[in-house]
Amino acid sequence: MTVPEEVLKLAEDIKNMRIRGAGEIARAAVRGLSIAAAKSEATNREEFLRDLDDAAKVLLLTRPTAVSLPNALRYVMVRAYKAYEEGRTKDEIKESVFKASDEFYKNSLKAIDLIGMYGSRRIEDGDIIMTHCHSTAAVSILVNAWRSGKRFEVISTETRPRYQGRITASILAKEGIPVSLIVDSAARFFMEHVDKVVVGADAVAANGAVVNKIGTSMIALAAHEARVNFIVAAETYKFSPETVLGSLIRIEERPADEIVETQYLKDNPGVKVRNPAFDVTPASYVDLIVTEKGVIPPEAAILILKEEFGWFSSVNLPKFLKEGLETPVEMSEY
Ligand code: RI2
Repeated sequence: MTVPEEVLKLAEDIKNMRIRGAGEIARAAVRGLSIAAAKSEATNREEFLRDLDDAAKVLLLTRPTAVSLPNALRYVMVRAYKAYEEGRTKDEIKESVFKASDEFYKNSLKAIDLIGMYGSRRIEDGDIIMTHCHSTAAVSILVNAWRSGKRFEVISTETRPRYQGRITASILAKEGIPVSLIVDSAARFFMEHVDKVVVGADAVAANGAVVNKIGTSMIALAAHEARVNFIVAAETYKFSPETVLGSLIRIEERPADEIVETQYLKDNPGVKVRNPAFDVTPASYVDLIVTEKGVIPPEAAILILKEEFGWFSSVNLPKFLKEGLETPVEMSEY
């Protein structure tokens, strides 16, 4: 297997969350494929595709939940395979990889702006908005609304165990938005004062269920109880085509030392630590999903999938995807 050093480093950064956030992971993945294409020493078309496949597989296996990752890889690889099937030369296939990566990258940034624009229309003066974790798409809605002159407050959960909520709070504070940081377990305590919840997504299933940072479904439950609007910001490449055929989205379980110090584990061999990184919020607790194509009710997720991945069943899945999807990864039992 000939995967360039830079791609391996990128994969490592995604795995240990130096690069994180579903959108950022997707952008890193397409960058990885461009690097693999540029560095490939293949002498023929088949070897070149094999190099790409190897790089894609390494990237795919870094984090199992964010569907943005396989979708981004698929966006580029399907185009490379198509160029191959059309009989293009190795250099032409390489060009198609550069072009597709660049296209995905630019479109993904444009999507964040559009989500910000559409989503900001849902924010009203005087709102108290709760958010969880750090989502670039959700932050885009809040910043857009603020810049358009709306005045509101945000409550940001700290988001154990990795504290991404601190990132959100500091971005919002720098923008001048009044923001309070709370512990995750205070979400229900504050919910009675909240007007809207705005969160991001790592994946959206065909039935409209939303997979996002662990704790999201508890916040959704509290919002449901208090009759508070629950809004999800998700680019269409976070919708999962596999779920149309009944596959479940894998929930990543991360190492115990993200929660407790290793010394604690040594001192308490009888304590088992569980650390699922995501949970699933059923569609019935979601009011709206803001995508770059417009605002939809969760029940319309299937329509987005049909529009975005209509070609999915007609294209032979690249080898890396078939293997990647079959490779067992550490998963939560839930
Ligand atoms: P954007 C993050 O996952 C959070 O769960 C966040 O809501 C989601 O990705 C989407 O983020 P992690 O990588 O793509 O922190 O909107 O585990 O930035």
